[in-house]
Amino acid sequence: MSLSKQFHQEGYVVVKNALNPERDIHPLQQAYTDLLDALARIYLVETGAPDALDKFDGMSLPERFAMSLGASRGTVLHHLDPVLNLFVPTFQWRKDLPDARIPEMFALMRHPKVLDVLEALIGPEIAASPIYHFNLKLAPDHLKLADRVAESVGADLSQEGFYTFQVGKTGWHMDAVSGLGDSHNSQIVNAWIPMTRATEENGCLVVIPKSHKHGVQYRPYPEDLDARGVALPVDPGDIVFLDNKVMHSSVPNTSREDYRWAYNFRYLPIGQPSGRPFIPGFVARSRSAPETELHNAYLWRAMWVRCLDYLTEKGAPTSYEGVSKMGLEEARAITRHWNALAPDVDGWLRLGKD
Ligand SMILES: O=C(O)CCC(=O)C(=O)O
Repeated sequence: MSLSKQFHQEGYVVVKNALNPERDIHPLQQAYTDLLDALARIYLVETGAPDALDKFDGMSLPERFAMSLGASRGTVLHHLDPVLNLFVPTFQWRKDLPDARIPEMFALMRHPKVLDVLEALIGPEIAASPIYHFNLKLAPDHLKLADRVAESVGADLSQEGFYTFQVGKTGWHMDAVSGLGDSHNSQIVNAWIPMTRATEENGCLVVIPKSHKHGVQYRPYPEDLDARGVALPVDPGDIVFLDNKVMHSSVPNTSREDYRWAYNFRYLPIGQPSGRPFIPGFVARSRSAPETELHNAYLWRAMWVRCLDYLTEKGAPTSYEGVSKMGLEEARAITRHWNALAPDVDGWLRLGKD
């Protein structure tokens, strides 16, 4: 069966060995580890934890990440994933920290192998949606370490908006409900790209095949989804493509010290509503107008910096709950407003400057 047929029939498809781990995954893994360590060190210095700094270099990656979760009171996630965390009431854009949109991430988003599969699924005019996530699922002991460090600075990580989704177990959901209603009929595809092995022990994805055929469904979801889910263990180099309406979750990381790290990037045909018009996407591939493609990672970053500056000053146009509850006309008005404000890369760069 063709990839496209399987995707449309089942609501997902796993493409094995789509990428070369050494060439395509390792550079991002390395550069992002440097970023995570830099952020951890900054937060530890800021919270004045010299003992922790002494031990830091001898720690494993998940331990160092757990230290930064605790020391930052969870706000390192605001920095790493503003797509979700801009909705958190305590969201604060910290322009003084190293930016999380690094060129290696942009290179993976635009990787020709990723775009080739997408072209087979949604056609040759491909926009990279502004919605993307970073999920690094920690083992129970590492979550406890993060909690202990947070407690030492008087914080409670369980109060952080999207904490569980980002570092714990992903609950059942379909991606469509987190976009404004005018995006529900957009052909949005989630490319879920593991940096580490994802296993049934360390938190791989689970899907309900064919569930995308029932249209947009809101919580509460049926209680038997765990029993019906199909686990998708994958290796670095593999990619899971998910339909925007397919129900999915992850199993919990029950390992002793393993971690599961993945990015998911969303794509859709150019011109269709992304569901978050107030954050910047870009043209990833256009066979009809290749000159509109964005190839420059620094411009991608600059658009985000401008946008986060602007949203910090003006506030997001809706709350997270508002995204799913808002009527269609209001959603369309927000999309129209932002499409006029920032129609292209230059528009994003000018945001708030006119
Ligand atoms: O990696 C994960 O567990 C979360 C991915 C996911 O469910 C999503 O982004 O919608």
